[in-house]
Amino acid sequence: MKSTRRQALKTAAAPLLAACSTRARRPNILFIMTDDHSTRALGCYGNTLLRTPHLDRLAAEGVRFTNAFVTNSLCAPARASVLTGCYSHINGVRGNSELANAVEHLNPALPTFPQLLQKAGYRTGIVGKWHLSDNPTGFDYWCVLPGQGLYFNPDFIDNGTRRNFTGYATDLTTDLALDFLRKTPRNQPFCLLYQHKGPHRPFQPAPRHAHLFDNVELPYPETFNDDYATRRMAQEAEDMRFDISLAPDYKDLPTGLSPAERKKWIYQRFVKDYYGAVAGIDENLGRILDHLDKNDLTRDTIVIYTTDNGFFLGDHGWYDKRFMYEPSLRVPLLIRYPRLAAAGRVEDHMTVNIDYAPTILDLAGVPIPGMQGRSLRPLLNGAPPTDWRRSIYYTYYENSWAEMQKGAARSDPSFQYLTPHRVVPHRGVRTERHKLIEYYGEGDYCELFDLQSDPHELRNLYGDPAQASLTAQLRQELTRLRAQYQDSV
Ligand SMILES: [Ca+2]
Repeated sequence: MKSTRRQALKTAAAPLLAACSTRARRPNILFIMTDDHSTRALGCYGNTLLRTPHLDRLAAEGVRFTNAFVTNSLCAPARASVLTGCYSHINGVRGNSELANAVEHLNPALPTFPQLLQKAGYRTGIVGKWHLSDNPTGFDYWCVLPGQGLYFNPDFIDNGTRRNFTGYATDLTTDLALDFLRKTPRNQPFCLLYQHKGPHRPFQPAPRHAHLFDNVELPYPETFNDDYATRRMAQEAEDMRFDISLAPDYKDLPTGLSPAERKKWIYQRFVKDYYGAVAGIDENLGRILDHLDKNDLTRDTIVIYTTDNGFFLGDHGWYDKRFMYEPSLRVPLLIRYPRLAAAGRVEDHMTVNIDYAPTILDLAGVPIPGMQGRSLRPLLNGAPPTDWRRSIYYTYYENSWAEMQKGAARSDPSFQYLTPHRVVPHRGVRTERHKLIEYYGEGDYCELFDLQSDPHELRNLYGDPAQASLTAQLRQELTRLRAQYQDSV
C-alpha cells in the first residue's frame, strides 16, 4: 500500500520534473562491476592481443583512471565497500564469509547508495553477481546469482525466488539488465548495478569465445618467474602459484613436460580462458551501450566500469588476488558522463573503491551521509583539488580475523584452512611512490617498496638503514590513515 502510494506520488510529480531545465535533470546511473578483472586484460589499459572495443569506447568517451585501488582485495569485502563507501572494519564484511561458516553481515546502520537513490525517487536494480550473505536491499528489482553462481545454465534469485535460467551467465545477466532498462519509465531516473560473474575462475568462456587464442602463444609477464627473494610472505603463498597449485585443475595436462614447460602450458590455458570470459563481457557491454544510444540515454547516463578487485594474471607466477601488491590492489576504472567529463581524458590521481558511492550520490544530487570515500566529481571535470589524497590505506583479513583475535597461531591447521591461498592478513599504506606493508602477528617483518625504481615490487627494502627515515614517515602516514578511517584494531 505504502509503495503504491509512493509510486503514485512519483508518477504525479513526473511531469513537473520533466518540465525542469536540463540542468535539473537527474542523471541515470549504470554501475558495471565485473569479478577479478586485471588491468592487464583491457585494450585501453595496454593489452594489444585481447580486443575489448566496447571497454575501449568507454575510455575514449570518458575518463580512464590509472591509479584506481581497492580497500581489501577480495570479492565480498570489495562489494561491501562499494555499496557503503566505507572500509571493511566499518561495514562489517572483512572476508568471503561462506568459507568459514562465520557469516558476516553488512552493517545495517550504514546506508548504501542504492538505498539512498531509491528513497530519492530513482528506480533501482541489480542483476548478476551479488556475493554478500544478506539479500539485496534498496532495489526495486533484483535478480542475482547465488554465491559465485555458474557460467552455464545458472540459477538466479529473482526478487527472492530461486529460478533456473538456460544460457550463459554473462549473456543472461545482460538480458536482465536490458529488461530492467526497457521497463524503466522515461520520466524516472534509474540506477542499475550490472555485475558480472566473469571473469572469476574457473573460467568458462562462451563457446563462441573459447578458441580466440588457439594459435597464439601469449606473452608472459615480466615477473612470471619471480623467485620471491626478500619477500617471505610471497614465498609462503604457494597456493597461488601456477607451477604448484593449479596442475590438478587440468586433467589434459600433457605428460613429460619439464616443470618450466608445465608452468607455461597452464598459464597459456588459464589466460586464454580468462580472455575468453572477458571477451564475453565486452561483447555484452556493447549490447548495453547500443541500447543507451538507441534510446537517447547516452548523454544523461553515468556509466562506471570497474571490477571488485585486481588480479595476478601470471604476475609473480601467481593467479588470484588478496595481496597489497600492485596487480591485486589496482583495478580498471572507466567513467563516462558526457555532461561533466571531457572525452578521452586520463586521470592519474589516486582513487579507492569507497569513492564510488559518494561520487554517485553527489552526481545524482543526493546528500552524502558519513561515508569514508570522497566524490570523484572534481577529478571527472578536470579540476582536482590541491588537497586530494596523496596516500591510500589497505587492509586484508580473509576469514582468519576472528581466529587471530582469539590468539590462533598461523601454524595452527585450522588457521591455514581459514586463510585460502595462505596469504597472511596485512595492512599498509601506498603513496604515489612508496608502499609499506605490515603483516599482522609477524613482529618486525614488514615490506617496503620504492615503486619508482622497483615498479614490480621485487626488492623489499624494509630494515635497510638507508631507508630508516622513509620507513618512519610511512609508519606515521599509516598511523594517520588508521586514525582517519577509525581503524583502531
Ligand atoms: Ca573478485
